Amino acid sequence: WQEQLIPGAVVLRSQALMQADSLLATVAQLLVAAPLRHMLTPGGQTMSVAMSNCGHLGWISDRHGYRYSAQDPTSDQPWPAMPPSLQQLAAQAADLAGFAGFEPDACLINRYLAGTRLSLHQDKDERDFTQPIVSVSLGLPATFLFGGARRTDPILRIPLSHGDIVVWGGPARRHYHGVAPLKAGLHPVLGEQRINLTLRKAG
Ligand code: MD5
Ligand code: FE
Repeated sequence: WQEQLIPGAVVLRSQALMQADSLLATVAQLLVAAPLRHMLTPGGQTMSVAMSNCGHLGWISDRHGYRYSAQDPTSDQPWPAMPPSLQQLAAQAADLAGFAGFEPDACLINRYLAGTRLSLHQDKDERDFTQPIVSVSLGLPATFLFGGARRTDPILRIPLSHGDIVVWGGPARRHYHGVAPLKAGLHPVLGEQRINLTLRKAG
């Protein structure tokens, strides 16, 4: 089933559940080619989320800023290709939420352990804000923080579990958001982690 938070922001509960095991096997392979790493913020802080990417473009952060790059800065090699199964899952979710023809070229892989958080921010490094963002939650449950168009707007706390997919399009695309510190736990498939796959059309 699905619920709309605001126009364009649609939670598709358990939408990835059937494919979760094969998705995670695929992600494990991707992470051999492009291992998870803690990037530096432009301010010099180490991010608590560990990240990697697949697809033509990958999101990176370093002292010079946030941007998309076709190369993994750790290896200077292209990011691993986006698996067709992942691209199809994202396109199907976007379609269910009312965004036909979504063709992601970037998938950010975010790994959360107990205590890992993602502070309130907007996603604004992409070229076309009319394109939605599709996010797939796997492993330990998290509390997603969904704010408004301004940093000071009230924040809705949304629980996200293994297999949930959220499509962030329309006005929600520019909303402030984050993830509350992950609660320790043991997920039957992923153990002590949460993995979030964030699919975007960046270029
Ligand atoms: C996560 N990742 O759970 C989230 C999922 C990121 C990030 O935020 O930037 O890597 S994507 C959530 C998202 C994207 C775009 C808009 C909104 C939420 N929103 O309006 O709330 O690791
Ligand atoms: Fe974000």
